[in-house]
Amino acid sequence: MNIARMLALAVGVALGSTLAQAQEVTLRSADIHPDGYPTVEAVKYMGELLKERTNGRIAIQVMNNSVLGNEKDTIEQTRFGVIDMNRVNAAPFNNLVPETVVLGMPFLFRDTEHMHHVVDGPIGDEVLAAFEPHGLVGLAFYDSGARSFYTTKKPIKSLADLKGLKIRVQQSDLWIAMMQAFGANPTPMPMGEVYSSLETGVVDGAENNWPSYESARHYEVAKYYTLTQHSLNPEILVMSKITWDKFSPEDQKLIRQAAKDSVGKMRELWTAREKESEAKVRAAGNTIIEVDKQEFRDAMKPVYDRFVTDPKMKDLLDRVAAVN
Ligand code: BDP
Repeated sequence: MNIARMLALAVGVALGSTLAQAQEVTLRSADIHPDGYPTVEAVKYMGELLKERTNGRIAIQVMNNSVLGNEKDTIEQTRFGVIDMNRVNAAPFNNLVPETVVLGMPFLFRDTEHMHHVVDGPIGDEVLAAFEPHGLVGLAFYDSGARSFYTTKKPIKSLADLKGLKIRVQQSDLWIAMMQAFGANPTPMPMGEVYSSLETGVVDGAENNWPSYESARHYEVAKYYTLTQHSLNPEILVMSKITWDKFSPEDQKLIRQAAKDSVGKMRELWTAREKESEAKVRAAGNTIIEVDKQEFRDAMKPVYDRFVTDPKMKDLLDRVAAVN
């Protein structure tokens, strides 16, 4: 340690400042996706912003490729402060933070623009704030495109084709209910088990956006992709409340701002990656199927009946619908 740094530390301690103000901190952020995936690159970008704005005091190390475990486990570890940050789809948060359910409701958003307006506005802030009692601080929403079905043996050309198929879903009661309402047999499991489950026939299919279908190589084993686009459920970036509380209010502000400022970057990266992934899948010769979405949409009534029971959820949905 050089003298200047020792002095800085001593002054920091003398002033009673928090540890984070006196020392350099590197926040560990989990992600299941590979290098180059937009979510991974967006959090790296946030880290660069933060480092720059704190003169190197606060940095982020993205630990992607599932090195810290599957999403359900890393969420728990983040709540306990073992992991500082986590970028996860809204679905695995559903059972823990009920306010996140609204974002995944089937055929809810009219299009990406509508989804952006919702998450960028007061409803988005409300959902992010709902994480706090559960040991997490919601920082930002990232795009995740539209989720669609893919199958190994037979193409889904209509709702009837889903009947009885074993479809992998994310570990969320909402998603299990959705699959049941589609007539399928839901099999919840972490993303990391999906490739081999498709390959060995443990499941007949799964559903995801273009970039995940491509990057996780599911398109190699499930060659029929049906554009149902049943949900635009976004990704959510969170920080452990335990980590958060170690920072001064000024640093918390800087962290929040850097997260917000990474959203634009994420959207740029996402739009580009969606196109690239689609092109790669099409070039591989996969069968891409367009369907009449109306019958899929109609089948979702039981999901709305079951999950929109209390006045709070009803109000949230009405407000989502009223957003331009
Ligand atoms: C991807 C999300 C990831 C989810 C995964 C899944 O980015 O967070 O875990 O889908 O289906 O689109 O499990």
